[in-house]
Amino acid sequence: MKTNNKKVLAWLDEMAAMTRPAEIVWIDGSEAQLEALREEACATGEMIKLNQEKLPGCYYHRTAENDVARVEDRTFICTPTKEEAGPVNNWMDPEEMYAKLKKLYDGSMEGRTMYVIPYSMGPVGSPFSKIGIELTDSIYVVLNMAIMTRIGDAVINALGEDGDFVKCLHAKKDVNPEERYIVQFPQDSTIWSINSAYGGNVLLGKKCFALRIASYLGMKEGWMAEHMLILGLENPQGEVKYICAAFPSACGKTNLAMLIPPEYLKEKGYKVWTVGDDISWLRIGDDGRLYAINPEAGFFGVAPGTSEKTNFNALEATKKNTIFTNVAINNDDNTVWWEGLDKNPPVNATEWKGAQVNGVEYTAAGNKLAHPNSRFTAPAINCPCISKEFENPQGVPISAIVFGGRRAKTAPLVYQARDWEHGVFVGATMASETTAAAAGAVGVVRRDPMAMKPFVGYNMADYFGHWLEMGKKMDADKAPKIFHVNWFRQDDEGHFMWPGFGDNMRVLLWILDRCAGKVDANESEIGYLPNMEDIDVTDLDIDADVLKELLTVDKDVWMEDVKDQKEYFAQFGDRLPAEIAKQLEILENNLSK
Ligand code: GTP
Ligand code: SPV
Ligand code: MN
Repeated sequence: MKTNNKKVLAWLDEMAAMTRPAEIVWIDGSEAQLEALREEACATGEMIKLNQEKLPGCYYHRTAENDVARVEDRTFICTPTKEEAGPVNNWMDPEEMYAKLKKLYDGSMEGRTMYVIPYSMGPVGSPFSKIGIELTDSIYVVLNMAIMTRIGDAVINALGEDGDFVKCLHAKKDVNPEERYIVQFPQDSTIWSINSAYGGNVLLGKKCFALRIASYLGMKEGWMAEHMLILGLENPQGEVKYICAAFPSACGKTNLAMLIPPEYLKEKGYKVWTVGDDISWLRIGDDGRLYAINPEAGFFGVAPGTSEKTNFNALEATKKNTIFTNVAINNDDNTVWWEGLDKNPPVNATEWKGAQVNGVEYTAAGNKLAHPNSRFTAPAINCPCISKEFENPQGVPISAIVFGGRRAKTAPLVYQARDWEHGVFVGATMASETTAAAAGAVGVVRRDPMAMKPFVGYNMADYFGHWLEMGKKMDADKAPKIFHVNWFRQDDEGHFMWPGFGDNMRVLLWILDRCAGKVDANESEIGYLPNMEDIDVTDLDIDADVLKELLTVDKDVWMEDVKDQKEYFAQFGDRLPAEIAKQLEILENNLSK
């Protein structure tokens, strides 16, 4: 046995008795063991080995057609009472849910191998870090977890004889979407996932643990788990300031985290360093500032749209030891392709569902070779701009928190909240057009507070309260300043008005100038807007009129949004913190003047 930890052994016995695997294999984290699993997965067809000269250590995996994204309507937060889960989560009584799921798991691993994956979210031994153990019957899950988290014997040693851990159970079963469940039991630190084999549904360290369970633990223990990237921006003097940003799924976190500055800024000596691209765990340090770590060890990034031009660093990160899921294969040289990689779809292609097609004709007819939510799983250390603080167990001090989403209208390019309390309101009123990252309609505006709508592990109203509490624990001059951005404003023809990607650096510089008190701003109805001349547009081909519109508040459109905000907040009833209601009133008053 790998451990003397009685809690681990008792739980493992119980889960094995229920799922009845033919064999139980502990994952030790060794390269030899992982390599044997890769070979086995290729032998059974679960994975395809790609061109090892062009893409060393890279593999391909295709999921079932009905299993290509997170399934929010089948995701549950099972707290003792419905109120604890709150109105934006699906809820079921824990006893009822356990009973229902036990029937599904019963014998679900018969004839299969159960892998036991000990993993750490955060560097092993960091005061921020937490341990999980995932039981799974999928080699794909093992190999992804080996990239996305720190796994193996070092984690078992850190857990010790009496340590606590998050209990994660995954069974692939028959990927029946009607019986697919992604279930969190926050009070039990338990996650049960069944009938899926796709990314966020089954890599249980990611959204299920690092956000849903961790947000609950953070509320109890006085820290925060957020859907945020972390980047360091280095100025020509060599000083690095850190920014966290929360955008909903497929709204630009990976891209912003790895951005390459425009040429003229690069020449001056500006650099961007990536600490994380999806999840932040934040704590107040001894000096009263907010510190963040990235609990993950890899990137599970959206492939479509990733190119040398838009995200060079992400593309570089995928060139070795990467798993590609649901992209297209170029059969000429056994490499990968997706929409937006370049303008040359492979003629001799296998599209994501597995059909052999002429990629040029296929895409010309309007079909997509890669699934819109196809992804790469790449080790963070592959990223050319990975921060030297990536493994720092103490995390990095955060100067600014940025919220943002996809809004064709309404939200300006950037604005700053007046203070922490107003900033929490700005986060709480976030809205964004839905994307392919979750099953369901795409492009519909929905409210997504702090980009955590699908990931909050308890009542969203209490979550707002927790944000407010965290602010009270920090002096105003030490707390990060809070901003809102929108890279996705569209003109009447539906074109993006802002170039985005690397040029977003221009907005980050304004944000840091504001944090340092270096520039004035315009106090508007919604917060501080930049003076136009303070957004540096050197070498940028943008009309002054367009920039002006990007920085303008349309009061009528905002008043419409306020109506929607009111309706949204009404669902929380008395549980909504008074500060949020007060901020809503201030906004409405400002807009009515
Ligand atoms: P998750 O991994 O789902 O949490 O997504 P993410 O927030 O990391 O999003 P990502 O950076 O992968 O971007 C998603 C999509 O948005 C990609 O197709 C990008 O090309 C596109 N995108 C990212 N940044 C920008 C931008 O500044 N402007 C525009 N127009 N598109 C962008
Ligand atoms: C997201 O949807 O926000 C992701 C991908 O980062 S998944 O891991 O599938 O949740
Ligand atoms: Mn995400």
